[in-house]
Amino acid sequence: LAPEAWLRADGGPRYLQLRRRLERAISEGLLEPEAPLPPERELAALTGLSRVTVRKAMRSMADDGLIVQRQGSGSFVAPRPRRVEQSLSRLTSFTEDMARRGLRTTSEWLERGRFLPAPQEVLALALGPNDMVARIARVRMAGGEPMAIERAALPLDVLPDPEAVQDSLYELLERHGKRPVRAIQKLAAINLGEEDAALLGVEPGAAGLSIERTSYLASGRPVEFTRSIYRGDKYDFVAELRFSE
Ligand code: 16G
Repeated sequence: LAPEAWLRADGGPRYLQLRRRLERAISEGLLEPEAPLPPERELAALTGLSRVTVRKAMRSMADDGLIVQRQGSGSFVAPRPRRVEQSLSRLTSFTEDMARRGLRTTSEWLERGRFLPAPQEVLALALGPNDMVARIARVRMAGGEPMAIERAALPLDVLPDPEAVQDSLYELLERHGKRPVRAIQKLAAINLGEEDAALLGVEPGAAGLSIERTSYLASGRPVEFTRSIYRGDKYDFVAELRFSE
């Protein structure tokens, strides 16, 4: 945490620079889940930052569930999320799914903007020949741990300003009366390629689930086509089945 090493970094407020530095230490495994963080006063001395700045960095990380602050005993890296049971019969958002388990979500953005659609997106979203799409691609984190990679494409009139998506896509769509009410999902087992494995913090070749979701408004119009890759070591997908003749 030598001051020169991070002060030159990518700028922005100093507390965010410190936060990013600590996040990196966590994601690179220098700070393991549940490990204690150095006391505020020590972090301030190490970095040359004021204690107010250090406290602000810690508070923002605690708010996002990356660390846990315990009165009297200091701060700890958040525990590793256990396997997650995910229902296959409800149309929920990642943010809602994780919140129900007491986990805060964050995103690492890979892409966010207007793009030419891939052929699969043109078909799924019933786009015209010259239509662009809003694409948002991100690594979805829960409690500071990568859980899935998601690449969502939406028609531009549904999401005119992709940059406006902060954390929850569905929450934004809901505010504009465009939250999907029905979806078709396809699941397939895969082995993670090198790039995806690195993004998810697992070994190349590890098991994953590829999920494609096309979701629709009540009118039947498709509004979202999302390709996701979920970590196989984190998810159990559960569906209720009924017998009918
Ligand atoms: C889920 C959906 C994804 C949707 C996202 C919205 C699956 C496989 N995928 O992750 O299609 O875009 O939720 O979540 O379930 P958000 O509102 O937190 O951005």
